[in-house]
Amino acid sequence: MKNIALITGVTGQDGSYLSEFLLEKGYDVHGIIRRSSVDYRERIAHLEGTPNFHLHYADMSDSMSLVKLVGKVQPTEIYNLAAQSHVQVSFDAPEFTADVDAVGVLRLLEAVRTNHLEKTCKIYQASTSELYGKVEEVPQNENTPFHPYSPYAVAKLYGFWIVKEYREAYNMYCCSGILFNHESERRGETFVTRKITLAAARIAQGKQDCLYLGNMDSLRDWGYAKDYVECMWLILQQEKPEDFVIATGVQHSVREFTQLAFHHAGIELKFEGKDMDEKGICVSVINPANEHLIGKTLVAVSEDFYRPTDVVNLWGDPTKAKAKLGWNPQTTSFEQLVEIMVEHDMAKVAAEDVASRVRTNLAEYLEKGIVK
Ligand code: NAP
Ligand code: G4F
Repeated sequence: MKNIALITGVTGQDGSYLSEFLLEKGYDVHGIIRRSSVDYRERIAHLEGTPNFHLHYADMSDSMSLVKLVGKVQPTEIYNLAAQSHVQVSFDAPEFTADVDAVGVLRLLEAVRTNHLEKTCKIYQASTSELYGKVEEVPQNENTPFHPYSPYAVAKLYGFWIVKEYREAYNMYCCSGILFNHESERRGETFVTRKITLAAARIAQGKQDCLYLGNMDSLRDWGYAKDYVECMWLILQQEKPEDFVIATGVQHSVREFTQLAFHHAGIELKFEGKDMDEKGICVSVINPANEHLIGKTLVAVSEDFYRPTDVVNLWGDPTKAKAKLGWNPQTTSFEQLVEIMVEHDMAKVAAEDVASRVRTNLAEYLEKGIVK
């Protein structure tokens, strides 16, 4: 039987890596896209036009679109990655977050049942370490109690339980990957890691003066997204549907991430002060052109990036995934991850500069009639 995957959230960080992974395995990959005023889908632009890659309009808030699409595609595997995935935004848009991240999961499960695909279609639900929230145990594993601590986490908790319920009530192959934070050069620019790597690149190239962050004491178990999508697939290849924690088993603070990212951008930082008064001060630079930065505050704290309730101690225990999925959580180390992201963003920022110089020159040449 041909493997046919339906990916919701195909335009996101994970959706783009998962599409590449499944296409390489010979799957027919179908992805759900939303109507947007901007048509360019940066993360999957390179896949559009690939014969086995198909995009369809639908929305997690629109049951009818999901029922029709599942019926048309007849998937053998569904990866439900679509979500309003930003924790801080979930405090500003809690109802939308609940609609997409909680009820959206139910709509998708019902779309499978409505099309009578319960016996032939396996479903992966993108669950999250945010379920542990105000953590009750460190490190966290599949048996750690949940204590969600944001509207996002509460919505995702519903998603987790409704998947479990449908597995038990209707004997469906549906399960959750409880994934800890995973990052990459494709990470959204307002998540803390990408915000830091882009700022380090911009500061090193004279395009930004200072990076403002929220809680730098916050601890995360950060992995590489490209490694994590393999687990999503492995979870659906097991004989029995089960939930898995996916994490590296190594924990770092936002401050440590920042220090290492600036190091890779050629800037050494020393942190001084506490809480709102904490500052990252430049103590040395590699590039002589950046010597003027020495002694300057390049990282500071802003209240704007603090959350009403913050999850501050995430640390996953991937023992079960290692044993049952045969997955290596250390394929890409924390140090390599930070280096990959900074290297990418140094090149991106440099290219933006070239692109903007070309635009400025072109405007000038057009004005002077040098080019027509
Ligand atoms: P992401 O980059 O923010 O991508 C989210 C995707 O969901 C985008 O394709 C987005 O489409 C789509 N989407 C949002 N609302 C939708 C709607 N109403 N209907 C259809 N599609 C919708 O997220 P990610 O980092 O790839 O994460 C993938 C999934 O894993 C999410 O469910 C996230 O909550 C979960 N997760 C992520 C992490 C992590 O560290 N990355 C950890 C644990 C769990 P547009 O492009 O149109 O906005
Ligand atoms: O990068 P973050 O925004 O990711 P967060 O909240 O951990 O959520 C991500 O990972 C979850 C898995 O645990 C996913 F479910 C979720 O979809 C998303 O992908 O923030 C990480 C930490 C937080 O404690 C935050 O308070 O960094 C802290 N932080 C400090 N300064 C900041 C900032 N976060 C952001 N976004 N921006 C800051 O300036």
